Amino acid sequence: MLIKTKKSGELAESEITSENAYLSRRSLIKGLGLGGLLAAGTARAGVLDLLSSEEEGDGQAVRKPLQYRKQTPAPPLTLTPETKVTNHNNFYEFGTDKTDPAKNSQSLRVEPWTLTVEGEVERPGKVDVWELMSDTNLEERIYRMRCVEAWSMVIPWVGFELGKFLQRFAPTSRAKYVAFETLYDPEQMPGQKSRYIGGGIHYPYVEGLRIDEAMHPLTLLSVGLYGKTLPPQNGAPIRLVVPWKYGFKGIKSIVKIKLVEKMPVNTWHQLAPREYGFYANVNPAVDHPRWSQATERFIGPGGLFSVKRQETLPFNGYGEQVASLYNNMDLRKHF
Ligand SMILES: Nc1nc2c(c(=O)[nH]1)N[C@H]1C(S)=C(S)[C@@H](COP(=O)(O)O)O[C@H]1N2
Ligand SMILES: [Mo]
Repeated sequence: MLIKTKKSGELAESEITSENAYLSRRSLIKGLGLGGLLAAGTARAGVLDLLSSEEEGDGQAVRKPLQYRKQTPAPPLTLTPETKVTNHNNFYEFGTDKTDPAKNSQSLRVEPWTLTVEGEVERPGKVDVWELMSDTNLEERIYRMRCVEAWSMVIPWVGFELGKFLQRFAPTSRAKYVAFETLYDPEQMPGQKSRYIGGGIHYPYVEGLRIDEAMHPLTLLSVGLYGKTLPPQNGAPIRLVVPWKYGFKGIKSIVKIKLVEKMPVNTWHQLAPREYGFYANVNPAVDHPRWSQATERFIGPGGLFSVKRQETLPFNGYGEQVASLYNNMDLRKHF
């Protein structure tokens, strides 16, 4: 989708991938017509692609605008442009390349969507997620996102606190952990059909949190980003966001939440227990066995391949709010 060629000189390469430049280039192309823009072969493919896909409604899943409370003041963070947030993804159900989810997930049926809450609760139930979206006070949360692979983004999520949501189901005193599950539907998710496409993961993708982590006000169930409902590649219609943990804790397209007594398994830990833990708190002092976690490549505005190397912060910069959850724990052992 991104145009890489600097053709007519109006826009520099560095501007093209930023959200605004991308949109203004689209209107520019529309306004000028095709003529002057069809010089180089590479440009032609890009422009034609863009125009035809626009006429066909883009082939992209429809994202609805959400009503939500803006975050004020916004934290002093540089946002990752929307096009990068939605075109550089990990969602192995749709393939293991960063661009696979955007390519392969657009026909995921996200409406209707039922979320089941069960286990150690007094009032188990099923929730229609689209009703939930319109009945809940949604808010914007601009959070850092740090993938265990050492890249990072800043994403303006729209959602609500997981803790407040769980309270509605009245957790019992035996609820010590919360287990999450992604949709299992191999007909819709090619990665669940083939080990080759799905990276050898045992599906459905599962994750878990300790109950105090789940109840923490920073922990979000997200239903949107950049003011609209989530695109499929980011985990539509509802996904978890835990900003002080590595990105893999942020399980996508959730169909089940179960409150449990024992620590649940989580997919990446199950696949490679020496490399990925249950806690997965962002920690620059504990390296991954195959690479350092001291720094990260921030994917921000600027050219397609421009990334900024920056220091990784303990708890991804949220230590003040969450470090006390781990007061008496050895975080090298519980990585
Ligand atoms: N179901 C499911 N959830 C998932 C993944 C996945 O492969 N499947 N990948 C995780 C990883 S490794 C990361 S970094 C984040 C990426 O979220 P994003 O693509 O919205 O940035 O989603 C997480 N949630
Ligand atoms: Mo990740």
